[in-house]
Amino acid sequence: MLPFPKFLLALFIGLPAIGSEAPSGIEDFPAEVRKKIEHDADSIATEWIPIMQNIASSDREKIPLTQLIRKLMVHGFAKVGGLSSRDATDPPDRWDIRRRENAAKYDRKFIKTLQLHSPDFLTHRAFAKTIQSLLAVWPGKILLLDANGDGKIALSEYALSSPLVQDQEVDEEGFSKNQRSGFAYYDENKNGLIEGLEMVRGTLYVQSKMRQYMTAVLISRADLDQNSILSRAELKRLLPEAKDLPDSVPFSEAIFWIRLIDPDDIGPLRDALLQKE
Ligand SMILES: [Ca+2]
Ligand SMILES: [Ca+2]
Ligand SMILES: [Ca+2]
Repeated sequence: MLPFPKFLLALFIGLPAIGSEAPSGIEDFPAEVRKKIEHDADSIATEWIPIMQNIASSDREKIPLTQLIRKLMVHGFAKVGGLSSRDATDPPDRWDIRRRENAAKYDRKFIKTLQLHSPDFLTHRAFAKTIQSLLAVWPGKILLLDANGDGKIALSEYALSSPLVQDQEVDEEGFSKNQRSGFAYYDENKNGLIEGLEMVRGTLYVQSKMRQYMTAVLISRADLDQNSILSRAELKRLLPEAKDLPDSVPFSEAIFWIRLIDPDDIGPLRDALLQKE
């Protein structure tokens, strides 16, 4: 087992807890959007239950937040550099580094949000509130663009999120291609307004993030010979269909490999790990 980076844990747990009834940010959303986020957060929180039971020690029923953090951090959670095995064979470019930094930032955001809603022990409610907050981020940004306050976003309002630069090419109505394509992503029914559940589009990444974390918590179950390395043969058993599997993945970098797995495969992979004894 690698030395546990205590300074990072201190960073996570050293902040004062604000209490279990902290708002999740969806309170002022339109009812339909709020209900959808509550529902999605509740289902993801339910997926966490068997994972948490897995890390609970038999003599205690309540799982402290620190136990989850420990379980994640040994696998590269919240870490950016120093990945010896990956970087030696394939040196990271600045985009790799940027992606790692963003992922590490999100890891810290997840733990801080979880801590806000669960200062000591982890519960279903703590997860649900945390995931609500994370799901609220993009709809919140979209709703901020509602300049006339009618609860809907027109293209002219949406365009404020990506202002034109000098000499940028625009169409006859004065909008850029970027503005049009960004808007079209959200306006699924093409009625010229982002409204209702269209605002919740773009939150799927929260679900894949959560499943990546759940997989990381369980990943030691795939290490059949218990040498703290996932060999190619062990990886192959996990993802028999996958091409381009690395030669081996050390436990300390498992989360970096997990992030590369296709989002469609991550749920089944987690379930397969959960079924292993
Ligand atoms: Ca509006
Ligand atoms: Ca629409
Ligand atoms: Ca192994």
